[in-house]
Amino acid sequence: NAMLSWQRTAFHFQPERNWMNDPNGPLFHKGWYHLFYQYNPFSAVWGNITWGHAVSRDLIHWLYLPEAIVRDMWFDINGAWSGSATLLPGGEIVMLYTGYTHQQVQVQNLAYPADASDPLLLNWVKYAKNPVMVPPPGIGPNDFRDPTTAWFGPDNKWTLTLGSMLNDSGLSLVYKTTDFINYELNDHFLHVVPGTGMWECVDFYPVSINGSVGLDTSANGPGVKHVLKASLDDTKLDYYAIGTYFIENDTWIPDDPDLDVGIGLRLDYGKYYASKSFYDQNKQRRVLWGWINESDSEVADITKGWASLQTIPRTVLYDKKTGTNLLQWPVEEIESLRLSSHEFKELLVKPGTVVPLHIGPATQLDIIAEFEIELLGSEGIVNNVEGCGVGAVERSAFGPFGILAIANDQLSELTPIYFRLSNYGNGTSTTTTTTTTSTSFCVDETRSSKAPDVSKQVFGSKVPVLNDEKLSLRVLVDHSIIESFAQGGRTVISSRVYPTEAIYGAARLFLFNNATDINIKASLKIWQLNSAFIRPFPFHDTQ
Ligand code: DQQ
Repeated sequence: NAMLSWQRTAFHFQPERNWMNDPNGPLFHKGWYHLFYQYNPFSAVWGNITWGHAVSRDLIHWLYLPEAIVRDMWFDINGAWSGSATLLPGGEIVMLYTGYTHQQVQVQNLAYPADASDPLLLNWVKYAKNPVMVPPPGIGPNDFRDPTTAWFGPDNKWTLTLGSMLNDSGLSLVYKTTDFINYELNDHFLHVVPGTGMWECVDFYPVSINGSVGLDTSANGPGVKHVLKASLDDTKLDYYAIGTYFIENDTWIPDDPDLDVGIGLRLDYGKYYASKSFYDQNKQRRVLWGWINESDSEVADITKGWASLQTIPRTVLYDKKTGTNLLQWPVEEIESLRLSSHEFKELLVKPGTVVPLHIGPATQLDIIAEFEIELLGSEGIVNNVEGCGVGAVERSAFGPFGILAIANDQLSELTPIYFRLSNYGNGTSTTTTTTTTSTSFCVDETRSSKAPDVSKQVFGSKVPVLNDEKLSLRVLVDHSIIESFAQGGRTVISSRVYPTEAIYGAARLFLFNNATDINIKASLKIWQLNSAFIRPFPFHDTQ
């Protein structure tokens, strides 16, 4: 067990032991952030699902509390599955969650705090006449789960949505209620996309087109667009789209049908699923959580005694510069962990070279980097590659270049985080026609671990880069996880890595440029990050 202890993270939320999956019911109440999560109290693999519970003052340091919702009634005996919180204007808190019944039917249940004046919300009461929603005619008993936070509309009703499927079309059902006990099903879906299969953990929320503030889930009106997110059961990927919510009949359409839910943009192009956002009334921001699963084997998880973690919570804003995507950024509180920093100005990285960054330990880092490109005097494009290619070893004219994280000295264990441009500038041919450049942002896990039975992928996607912008990167490194944000959070990639040699004091950080036709000038600021305290609530100290 101790053998694998270096994989444990220092500032990411993870349970003390055993299995965790989806974040559930996040909320802020009386000075505390609450995170609930799908939890197996008995083992490091999925099963026996109950709601784990932890609280934090700042979204970074966490105290574990006793489980909040356990499997003890016929309507949730096979699992207390995912759900969401709704805060009512009078200060009451309503929790809706999916129960998997004694007969293996997915139903929606109502729970509420036994004492809403308790800042820790320790005790939860289940409504005696649960379930409050059962699969409607035509919907399969196993295709009905994960209620969202409800929003209040001009009809004076609370509206919520939850994921389902008909044939192979993923869709979101809409329910209305005034008391959270009785619900009416709308005859329209919020949205449906053929071929996307079952939608899990739907998230639906407004974003302000001014791009600077988060909005309460009930906000609407001019200057507001709505984001619809679905977690696709078939592929275990989180897709979102930005669009318009028609409040008259509770339907939503994407701004761009080619970027619809399930076929367009993803919240994160790495290991990431079942995300959920909430409106943080404490700091007027929308905060997004996401579950990061393991990429090693179940045997390894059982050996190490725990599995999975949550992302650093991210603020979510509409990107008013592009108008086509969201911006995700680690909450500002992560900066409270920053210790000493190193700064590097315009380091030259020539084609085919690696530059070490002497920063001391490199397992807990917050890295901000900017890259300038200097075109070398070649004529025409040689050996061009679209997208991420097979990984960072595949060279092309304008990429890959970036950083090598969690690397050993011999560079035999490392994780490249890189950009690759399909083209650059207008001087690439003797006729000075302007060329269009598309930029890909990628993480190559293929050499990240020498351990057996680890799934190692090349993750990535395109990232919008506007004309006057430099390429920029933010990377959080935490022992066995790397969260990478390109261009202020337009494209995000989370990866699990399982170094065997690049651990503790042996882990290093490098710059690299594997492009053939450009020099890179890199400017970086790199902080060592402190560990967060994530430990049991000290009841014995206070009682
Ligand atoms: N996880 C929960 C379900 C949800 C799935 C069960 C998504 O409610 O659909 O643990 O990961």
